[in-house]
Amino acid sequence: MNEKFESLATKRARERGYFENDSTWYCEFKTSPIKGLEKEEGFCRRDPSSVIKVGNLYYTWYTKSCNKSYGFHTGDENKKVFPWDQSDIFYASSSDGYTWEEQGVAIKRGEKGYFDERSVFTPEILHHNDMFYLVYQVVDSPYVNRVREKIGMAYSYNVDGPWIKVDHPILEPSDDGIWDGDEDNRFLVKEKGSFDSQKTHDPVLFFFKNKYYLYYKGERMGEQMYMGGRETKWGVAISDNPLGPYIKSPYNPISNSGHETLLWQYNNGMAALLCTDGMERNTMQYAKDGINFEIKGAIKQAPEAAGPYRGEVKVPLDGLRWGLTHVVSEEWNYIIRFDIDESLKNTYLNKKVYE
Ligand code: AAL
Repeated sequence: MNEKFESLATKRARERGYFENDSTWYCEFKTSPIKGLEKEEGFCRRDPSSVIKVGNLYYTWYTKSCNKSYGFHTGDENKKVFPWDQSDIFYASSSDGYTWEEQGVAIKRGEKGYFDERSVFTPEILHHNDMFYLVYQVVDSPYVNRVREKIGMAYSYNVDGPWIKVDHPILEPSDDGIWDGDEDNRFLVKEKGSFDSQKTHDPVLFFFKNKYYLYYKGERMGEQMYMGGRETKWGVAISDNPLGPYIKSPYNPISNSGHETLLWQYNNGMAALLCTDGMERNTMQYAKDGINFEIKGAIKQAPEAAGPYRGEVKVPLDGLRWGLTHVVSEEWNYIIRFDIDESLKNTYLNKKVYE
């Protein structure tokens, strides 16, 4: 190799270890049905949280709603607009990760007039210092196209509740875009504002570097499509206290791609799998400081809206060995399991390509 004439691509490959073939940051996934949260006519179950183990049982929290959805502008503002509209947060437990038992509601929509009156959905769980924290999306009524979507929180001393709600949103969209006109159309803007000027979504909470890191997805007023993906990016807001106040990092957005958040702690840093949207979709990334992420690998397909099992992480892929994901291509959304497909990995490692 003549380093004097090393191309940029070769340099990048050398620096990032593209040809080390150690599959540290590469895997493929398989999915399988589970019992207890499978398809049920008349109900949607979706956006499962991470899975945690408490005692001998695994637990997950998820969005549950009933009835069909009709979209916006039906003339009746009480009609359900999305599968995650008019939802509550339910939870389920399992002894083996395959057969789940729905335990009932964890967080109900708020009373009339509250910031969470219309829907509570897309939860994530943090179990830290014998306390449980749920973070989730909230909307108030009516659910219109230009709605500002916020993040709520509840905490409990027990995995089964009762849950105590924080009485205000812990995160809100940045207040810096300007709509064009009064039509309920979220693509008409005078100014788009920050990456999270309309919606803060998909919260996920960690205890990290002695603080609380609340990662989230932002959606912008006047959102556009770029390179075949939606204009969604991630931000982080940090607090000394689990209940907030959460201060958005001045480095936001901390990703330029990705849809639902999927992050896990590894080697005193933060690992991430970006899915669905943006130029860096389907990449594994890592940030020692939880903010400045670099690409470590590219995969074929990520499980959608995945909630990984939060077990011990010795190597990067331990953060997403298995967990729950959802099927939303059918009217009655439901939850399934994902696993890293270890059989494929062995095939790659043992294969002699030019035999
Ligand atoms: C998902 C998530 C959030 C959105 C909706 C339900 O893909 O990004 O949870 O609000 O869709």
